[in-house]
Amino acid sequence: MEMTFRWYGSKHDSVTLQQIRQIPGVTGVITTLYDSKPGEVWSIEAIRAMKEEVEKAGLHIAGIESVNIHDAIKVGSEDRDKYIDNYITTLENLGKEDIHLVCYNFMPVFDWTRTELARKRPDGSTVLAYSQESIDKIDPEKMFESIDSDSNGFVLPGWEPERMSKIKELFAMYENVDDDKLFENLKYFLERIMPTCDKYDINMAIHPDDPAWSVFGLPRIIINQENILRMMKMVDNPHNGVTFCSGSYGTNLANNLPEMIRSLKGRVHFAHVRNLKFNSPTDFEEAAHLSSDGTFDMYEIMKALYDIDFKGPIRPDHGRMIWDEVAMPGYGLYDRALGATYLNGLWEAIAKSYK
Ligand code: DNO
Repeated sequence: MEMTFRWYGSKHDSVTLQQIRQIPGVTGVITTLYDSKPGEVWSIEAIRAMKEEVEKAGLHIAGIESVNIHDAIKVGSEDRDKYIDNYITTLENLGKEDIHLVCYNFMPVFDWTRTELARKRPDGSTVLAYSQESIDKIDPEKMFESIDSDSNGFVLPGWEPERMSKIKELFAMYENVDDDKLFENLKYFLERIMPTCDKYDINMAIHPDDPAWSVFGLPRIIINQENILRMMKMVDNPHNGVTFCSGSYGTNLANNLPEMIRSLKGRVHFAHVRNLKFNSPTDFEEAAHLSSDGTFDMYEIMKALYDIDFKGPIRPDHGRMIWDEVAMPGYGLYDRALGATYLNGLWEAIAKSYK
């Protein structure tokens, strides 16, 4: 594995490449062209500029998170081919610039969802949290009505604010899309892009839906072992793979995380590793990475990745806000750096004891 760190670009991120480089063992960043919109072609020039900036700081781009998918592709509307053609051109341009990993998601309307951005824990740190009871009280169309593209409102990092301002329209688009239809549209998309992935050796790594169940009545399919294996089989190409995100699959306590990892041998191209602390099955908060701070056995997760001979990038995931840091929710420097160091320690210990 290669330890990496997510970076939102010099324009948006309070964390600098120089800081990232000083985290022991971190050699690569995971980034994206943050000002691009879903459906647009990424030019070679823009990709190259991003790459040169990262390389000048002594790091490299280990993967893209994300090249977002236009809603026309997810709902399977008539104009989807135009957007898939654009996606293919972006993949070709990434491949030409020697970038071989693309993380994406197929979540309708919303990316990952939390109900609190700064829940206070007894030690004074704050964390992102989710409670289904709070979600059930919200009318999503009303909640996002006033969000414009400059507003940070309730928008989480990784969400696309311009989409939130079109919320009603988006909900209407998904009216006739159920789980099977979403699977079908995903299959259509993957079948069209696989020849390009084969040609440029690009690993596509789908990110799970977070939380791993339907939110606001929208279909969500990348949620458990059965569904992800269905997806692997439906387009049975090694370039059709997954981002194994422990914090997302882990939202459903019925998911056995190490077992899922083992069942995906050869298809895990990227890993997000973090812990969650459950207060009830429908209320959880994003604990520190350390096993004893949350509900998951992080050793077993790393051991499963080791056992499947995982060679891709891994990144610590959402961190707590500690030491008075002010940063994007979940994406500060300090706690993620602690996470990277802890995960590196687990990996070293596992590698030495199973040599
Ligand atoms: C949350 C992230 C997600 C992820 C996308 C991938 O912190 O893991 O926003 O980047 O779902 O497309």
